[in-house]
Amino acid sequence: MKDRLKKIMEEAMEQIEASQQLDKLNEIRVVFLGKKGELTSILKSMKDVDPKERPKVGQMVNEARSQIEEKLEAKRAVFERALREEKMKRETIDVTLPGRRPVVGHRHPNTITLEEVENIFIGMGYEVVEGPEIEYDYYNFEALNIPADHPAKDEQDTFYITKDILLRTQTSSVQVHEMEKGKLPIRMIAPGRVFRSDEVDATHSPTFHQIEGLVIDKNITFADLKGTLQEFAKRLFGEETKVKFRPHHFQFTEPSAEMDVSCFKCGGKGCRFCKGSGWVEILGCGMVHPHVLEMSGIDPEEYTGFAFGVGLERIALFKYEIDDMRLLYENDTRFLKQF
Ligand code: 2NL
Repeated sequence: MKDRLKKIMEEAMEQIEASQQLDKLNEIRVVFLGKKGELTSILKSMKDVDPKERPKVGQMVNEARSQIEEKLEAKRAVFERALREEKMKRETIDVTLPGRRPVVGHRHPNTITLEEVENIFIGMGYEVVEGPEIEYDYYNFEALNIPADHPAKDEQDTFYITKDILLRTQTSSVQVHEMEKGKLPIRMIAPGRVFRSDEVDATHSPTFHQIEGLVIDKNITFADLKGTLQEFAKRLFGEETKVKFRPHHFQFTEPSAEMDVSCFKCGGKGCRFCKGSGWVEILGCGMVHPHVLEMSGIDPEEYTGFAFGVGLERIALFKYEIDDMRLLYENDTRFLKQF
C-alpha cells in the first residue's frame, strides 16, 4: 500500500511539473484527486488493510492529497503569472505613436435647413407637429377637396398600398388631423417625408421632404399670409430679401399663390442661379378653402386660415448652392462633411 501511494505521488508530481497549460492541471487533478481518481481508489481499498494500520494509512493518503494539491496550486500560480505578464506585454501603449483622430459626424444639409425653418416658425409661436407617412386616401386627398375622380390624383402619381391606403404625397394630412381635433386657433407646421412616383433626376426624387404650415383663427386674412411668409423669407435668406406673390391654383386653397424670393445670389440682377430672372420660386400658399374647413368640422363663417407648403430639399439646394438633388440622398461623407 505504501509503495503504491509513493508511486502515485511521484507520478503526480512528475506530471504536474511537466504540464504546460492550465487545462492540463485540471486533468491531472481529476486523475489523482477526483471521485474516481487514484487516491480515492486507495481509500476504497482500506477494507483490505489491517485495522491497526488503517489510521496510519489514512493519514498518509491525506498527506499525499495535500501535497499534490499544494503542488497543483503552485503550478497554477506560475501559469497565471506568465499569462498576466504576456497580456501586459501585449497591452503596452506606445505613447510616441500618432493618435487616431475620431471621425466627427456632420448634420445633413436637410437637417440643418429643417431646423432653421422650424426655429423661424417656433419663434413666431407655431407648433411643430408630425404624423404618419402611411395615410388613408381620405386624409391625403378627399379632406383637401381632391375628390376621387379629380385629375390631381393622377397628376401626383401616388404610391398606393391598398385602394384606400397610400404613402402620403404631402404633409397636409397631419394638418387635417389637427383640424379634426377641434382645438382652435391652430398655428402649426408639419414637416416630414412625402412620396411621389417620380423618376430620379437632378431635381426629382420619389421621396423628399415637405414643410407645410397652417394658421386658423378668427379674422385671418391674405395680409396675414403675406406678412408671415415675407418675414419667413427674410429670416431664412437675409433681411434684404424681397418677395413676390403670383396667382396660382391649388384645390385646397382659394385664392392660391406661389411666392418667389429675390435671388440671394445676385440680389435680383439676374444670374445663372435664377436663370437670369432675378427671382426664385420658393413655396405655394393660399387661404384655406372653405370646403376644407367645413369637412374637418370648422365653421368657415367664423374661422378663416392660410396654409403653405415648401419643399425642404429645394430650399437646401438653394441655400447651399447644390446643383443636384441626388447628392442629398447618397450620404457620401465627402459631400456631407462640407456642411
Ligand atoms: C405646393 C404647396 C401647399 C397647402 C400646401 C394646405 C393644407 C391644408 C389646407 C390647405 Cl390642411 N392647404 N396646404 C396649401 C397651399 C400650398 O403646398 O406646392 N403644393 C403642391
